[in-house]
Amino acid sequence: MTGSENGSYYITTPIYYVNDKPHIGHAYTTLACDVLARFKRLDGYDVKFLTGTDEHGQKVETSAEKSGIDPQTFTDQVSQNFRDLTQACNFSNDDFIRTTEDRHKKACQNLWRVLEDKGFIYLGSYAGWYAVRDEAFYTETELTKNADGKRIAPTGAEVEWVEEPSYFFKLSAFEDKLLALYENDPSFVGPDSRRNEVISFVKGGLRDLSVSRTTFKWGVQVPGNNDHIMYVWLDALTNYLTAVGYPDESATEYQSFWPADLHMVGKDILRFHAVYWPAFLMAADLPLPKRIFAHGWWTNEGQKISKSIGNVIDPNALIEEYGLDQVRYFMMREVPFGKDGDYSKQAMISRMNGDLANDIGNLAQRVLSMVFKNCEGKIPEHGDFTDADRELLDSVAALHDKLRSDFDKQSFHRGLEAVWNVISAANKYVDEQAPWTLKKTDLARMGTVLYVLAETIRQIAILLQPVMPESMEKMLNQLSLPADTRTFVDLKTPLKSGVEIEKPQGVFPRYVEEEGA
Ligand code: ME8
Repeated sequence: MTGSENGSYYITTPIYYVNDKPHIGHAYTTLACDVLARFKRLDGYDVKFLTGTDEHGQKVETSAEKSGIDPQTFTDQVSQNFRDLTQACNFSNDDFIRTTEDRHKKACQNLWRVLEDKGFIYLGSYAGWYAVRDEAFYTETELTKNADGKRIAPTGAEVEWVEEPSYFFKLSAFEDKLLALYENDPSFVGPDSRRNEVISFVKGGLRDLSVSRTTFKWGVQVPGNNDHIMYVWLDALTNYLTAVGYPDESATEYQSFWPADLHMVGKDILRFHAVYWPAFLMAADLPLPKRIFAHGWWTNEGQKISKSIGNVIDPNALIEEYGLDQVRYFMMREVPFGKDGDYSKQAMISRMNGDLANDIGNLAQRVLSMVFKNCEGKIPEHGDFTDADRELLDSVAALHDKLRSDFDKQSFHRGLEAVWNVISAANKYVDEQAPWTLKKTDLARMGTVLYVLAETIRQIAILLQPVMPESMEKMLNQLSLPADTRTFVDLKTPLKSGVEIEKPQGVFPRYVEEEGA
């Protein structure tokens, strides 16, 4: 199989600022993309999954200065932490882009020239508020004052007054075009609640956007004017084009993957992706991405996550404590994707011990142990199926379409909930069919029941690979399912009777609190 019979699929994460260490929020966004990328590959798509780091701008320059090292050395170090995170979380990204790479500078400068040639960039001067933390401009009316009387942006970031010569992008020319885009293609921005926010923002009126800075140096130079560097968001957004070979629009990757199928972002940066980015692309006459989805934010035990409170969650620490696939499952299942959600130790343990150890872990362990002990370690033969057998087999067979439609809407929690409904049904079926009793009364029927269960486990394990790749690999190995028969096309090819299975071993251990912890 070539893996491309369903066409191509290009998915991107935001590129992360290198001013800080990676935290759970970064891991969350990239995980959601990883799950989709893996799902699409198994569903026969040729996938490009991109992540990387955003290395220019005032915020990064200041962080480098504070660390007492030059920005390039600083960005090399911090970017590596993000690359390490992709390893630690078993992310399957096909590329890792850094905005300090030459391929990217070339793409940015080219896009700038195109925008300028088409008359959408002009030189003026900017006087207004700027929040370095957000790398964003704000109008006076958007600001409030904090307890110290300092002006702050709606995000809570402090702002400073900036006055300097600046190039502007004619964003105001795109108000109607953007509104038409949201109207004509309701799936362009998700979830719907966020789409409405974007529409009201644009309806509120768009002012031309300052797209260059002169008061610091760490950025991509504006072509033809060395005094200016490009606004970090114009630079950063362009990464999605750089990675497919832009400005070479005849490049194979560009041809196969642009426009992107999905830009996944956190709710904090939706405006940049759903307003500025399509406007830049329309101005340059380039095709628009198909969808932008904004997920919510995590809190920690009910509290906003912040460095000053000191409650930042390190994904590596979570993985060490609970296990990688447990953390991956928790993040995708616990919170309706798109909504804000809370991390708590209790919720983590409850998913780990309930959904994983008790439900799927126990199902696989007891079924495979019975096959191993009572069927000479081989997948049993089956007789005619009863209504109860068919009901279980039909419910597992319906999951592929259900997951596909939920995952296409980024409703990971719903898809997983549906899988767990089938897992519960399978556990109930074990209790009702009681194969341990059949062992004494009707060996042939026992074989059929265990066959139905093993087949159910096979399909569930194939479908859950995108979320828990390592654990599902172990489960499928225990069924002795050949490694090249684990894609979604293979769902329809039932288990072969007579195949020897491995000695079953628990895949999902229970979390046991240490004494005195
Ligand atoms: O904004 N919960 O980079 P960034 C969930 N460089 N997700 C969170 C989170 C939380 N508490 N905190 C952060 C930038 N995130 C720009 C992007 S793209 C062209 C440029 C996630 O390092 C979320 O995805 O500030 C958010 O959008 C991203 O981290 C911001 O990362």
